[in-house]
Amino acid sequence: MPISHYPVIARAHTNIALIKYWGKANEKLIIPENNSLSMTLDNFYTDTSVQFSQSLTHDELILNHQLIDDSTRITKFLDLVRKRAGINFYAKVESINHVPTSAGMASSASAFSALAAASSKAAGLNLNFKDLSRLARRGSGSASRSIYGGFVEWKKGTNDSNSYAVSIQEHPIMDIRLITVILNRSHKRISSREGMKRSVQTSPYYDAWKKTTASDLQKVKNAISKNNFNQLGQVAESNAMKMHALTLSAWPDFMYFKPDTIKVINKVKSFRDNGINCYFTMDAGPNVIIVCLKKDSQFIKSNLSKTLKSDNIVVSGPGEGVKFLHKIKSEGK
Ligand code: 2P0
Repeated sequence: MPISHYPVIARAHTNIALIKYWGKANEKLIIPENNSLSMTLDNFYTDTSVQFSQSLTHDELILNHQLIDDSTRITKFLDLVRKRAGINFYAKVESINHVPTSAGMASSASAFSALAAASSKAAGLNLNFKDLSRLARRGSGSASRSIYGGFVEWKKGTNDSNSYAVSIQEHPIMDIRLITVILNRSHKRISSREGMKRSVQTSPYYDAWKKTTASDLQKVKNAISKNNFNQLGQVAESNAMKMHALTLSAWPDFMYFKPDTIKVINKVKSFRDNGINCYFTMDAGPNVIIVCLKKDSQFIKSNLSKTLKSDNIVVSGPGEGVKFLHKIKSEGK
């Protein structure tokens, strides 16, 4: 395919891992130490438009209508696309994030997944989903999973060609909902990239993490295929806490919990004590993601709304994989 003479627009949704990716075997190629498994969310996404052009003198990045001065990470990513397509044109990249990044939600999964799809097509490449996942992985590990909808597994592999995500169940049978409880972060946190590196290098529990994560993954896959919500929730909660135990046991130690995080976790446990089946997971930040069934999601949200702003409690169902659009939606979130 020749390069596109029009901007190519792609949309990708964020995902939340139920079995976490935490540690790289190869930092340059972003090959993980363990397989991970996520659910793509319907409510949070990134729309990205890319056009390569002979008339540009550098890559231009506009994020949420603002020109970004330092686009080094994007340029490094686009270099992979240019190399593969055999072109040397720069690109104009325009991206709208429908993910509340200012509140500590990660957007790199949806951002690099949408960028992989839009930039490869704009450069004239016609990549299949496997190759799109491999490419997105080079931008950010978790982006490899956002290529697909529903439940997705990232197979760690051993090299650039065999580390990519696959669909486990695109349209989940389970009536699962993930409730993102957004808790504002007050000071700069340690990035996932730095945090996982420190965990691999210094936590004495890292080997135990790898071993138990492999069996957690099997249990979650089994729970998905048997539509066993409680098994999925229990294993996801336990896996997330094992990931956070790596941060506590690293040196210098660090933690992503804030006082409000603990309050929400205790609330989930009290819901459970009162017979509501719900669990929690957490990423590299203070937000808590409650794992529940659709039938309980409104009760949980309204109960939490007594003490938290209801705008900061977002109920998501399974979202779809990456797709191309004709027009970019202009309003941010
Ligand atoms: C995950 N996280 O599986 C884990 C759980 C955060 C906690 O993937 O270094 O931004 O770009 O590959 O993908 C966040 O890490 O890291 C992440 P890089 P990424 O979702």
